[in-house]
Amino acid sequence: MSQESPSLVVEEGIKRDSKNLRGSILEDLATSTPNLSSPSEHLLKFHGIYAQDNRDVRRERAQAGEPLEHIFMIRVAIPGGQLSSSQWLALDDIAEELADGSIRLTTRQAVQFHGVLKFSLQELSTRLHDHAMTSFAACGDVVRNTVMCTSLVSDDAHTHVTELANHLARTFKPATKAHWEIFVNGERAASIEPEPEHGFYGDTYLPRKFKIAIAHPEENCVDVLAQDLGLIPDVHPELGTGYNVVIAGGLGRSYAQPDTFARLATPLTFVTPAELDDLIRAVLVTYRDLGDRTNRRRARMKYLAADWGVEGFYAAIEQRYGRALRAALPLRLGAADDHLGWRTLGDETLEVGIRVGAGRVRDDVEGGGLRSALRELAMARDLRFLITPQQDIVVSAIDVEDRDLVIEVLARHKVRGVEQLGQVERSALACPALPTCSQALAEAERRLPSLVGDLQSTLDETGLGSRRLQLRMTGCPNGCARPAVAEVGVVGRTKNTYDLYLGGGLRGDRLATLHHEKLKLEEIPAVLEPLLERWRDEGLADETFGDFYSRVVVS
Ligand code: SRM
Ligand code: SF4
Repeated sequence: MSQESPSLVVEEGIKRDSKNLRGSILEDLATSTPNLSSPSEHLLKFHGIYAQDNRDVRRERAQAGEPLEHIFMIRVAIPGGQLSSSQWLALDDIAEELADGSIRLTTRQAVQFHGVLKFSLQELSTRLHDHAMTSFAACGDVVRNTVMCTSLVSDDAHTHVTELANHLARTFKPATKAHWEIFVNGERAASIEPEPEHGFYGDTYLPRKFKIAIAHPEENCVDVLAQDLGLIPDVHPELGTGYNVVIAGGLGRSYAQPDTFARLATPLTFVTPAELDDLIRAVLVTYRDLGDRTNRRRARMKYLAADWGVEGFYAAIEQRYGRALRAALPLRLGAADDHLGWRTLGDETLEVGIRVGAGRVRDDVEGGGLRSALRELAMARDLRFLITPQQDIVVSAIDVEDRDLVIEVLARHKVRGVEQLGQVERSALACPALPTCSQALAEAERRLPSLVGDLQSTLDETGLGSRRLQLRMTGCPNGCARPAVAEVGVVGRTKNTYDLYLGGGLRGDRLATLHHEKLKLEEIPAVLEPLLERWRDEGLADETFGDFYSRVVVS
């Protein structure tokens, strides 16, 4: 008896029938309702836009018989997180005039606006376009925003890498003009030379999202092994400078589907800069052709590597690459730098890394705060703003004589310097979760400050207050703040409980293990305390908590 093959998920049909991501978005935007049709809302993601609702008011509105409060999140893809002063000012204006007053820096160096109304989407997109930015392809089943260690930009030893994130963004962006027609300016887009609209994506694009990161060879702030494809600059003894390539990483899991899991990327090959685009294209085409289009929860590329085995999967890539894959060089990953504080760069200019709690840039002190400070700096000088993969910001290209001005502006707006931060706060990440994320099971960003405070007190009490402890918190196991590779990962399980993962680390080369299930947030310090005491008493010199836990407790 022949077995029926599983049917394609509904999203595949929406993509295929979308006329290159147009669908009926334009028509839906013109209606007076505050939301769009369901197929349009799926297609919107390719344009970097998520349909959400304010979950804080869901219940009271339901009780009053009122509809959901429809709002939108717009994610602006910023390759390598690099912005000019005028771009920063444009983002600041958008936050004030069209969104909820905040600029949210993401773990992939992008920017998100929350609380945007349907009727502002086109104006917002046009403003981005006018400042050479776009939300197009920041989400959807395509290559997402390419992440790059911010110090590669200013590090003289790696000038060949500086432009790479932008180059990859241009090369692997879908060719369709739909975004410009719908959201920016149809006539102008139509007047540009016609191009093939599909490119290598085809009309159903990829089975799921695809993430690329470029790491610094000495420190892994980008979590390169959490990516679908990671590039680590290296020098081959015969071929010179190039990239070690790792593939098939990913951190998302689903409680509803037990055969989902986090996987660290594995080494694929070493390529020269001239070979890079062809290699990435071969990986993408392999994933496009072989990835699972019948189950979106198991459609990421990591499952191909896991299910086929690395050898089988690599052979399929090699076939499409058309050349033998040479061996990768041995991987060396250094502990992540947080890029906070002041540095002098090779060209004698200065930069300062500023902590942004959970990536949320807004004014939260009387008469000012971080947003006002950054705005004032962007208005005063032509600077470079670099978003880090730890949701922080580096203000760069500061002339030596402007150092005092920058210090004065930050101090006047009560922005704390790195020396005023506790060790837990320095490395703490949290995803947005409630009230905007539709997938959140529990709070994250809003509860991060209290958890940071409690863990710092516990560290202080055990005499470890000056030791680094990396905390990452998410509202569900999708893992947007990368808790699966953290020293301490706190992952939402139910409305009021969290699973505690321990033993990842600063090099990002080890998955954390599940230590305790369903803890209330206030119970976490007490669970950690005896482990911290053992780290203090039994740890090797300079051993990090993650390394200690994995050496002593797990093994
Ligand atoms: Fe994420 C979905 C926020 C980085 C894994 N992520 C979402 C959505 C869009 C929720 C949704 O689908 O409705 C969240 C928007 C919430 C909101 O209200 O803003 C969301 N993810 C974020 C951000 C903003 C978290 C942050 O605190 O910065 C990050 C935006 C990145 C960007 O600029 O592109 C973000 N997400 C990540 C990462 C970390 C990374 O890429 O380095 C991961 C884990 C790595 C990975 O992909 O495996 C991640 N997000 C997910 C997943 C799980 C995917 C999977 O493989 O199963 C989802 C769910 C989905 O795609 O269906 C998700
Ligand atoms: Fe939402 Fe879950 Fe991602 Fe947090 S980890 S932003 S709750 S999808």
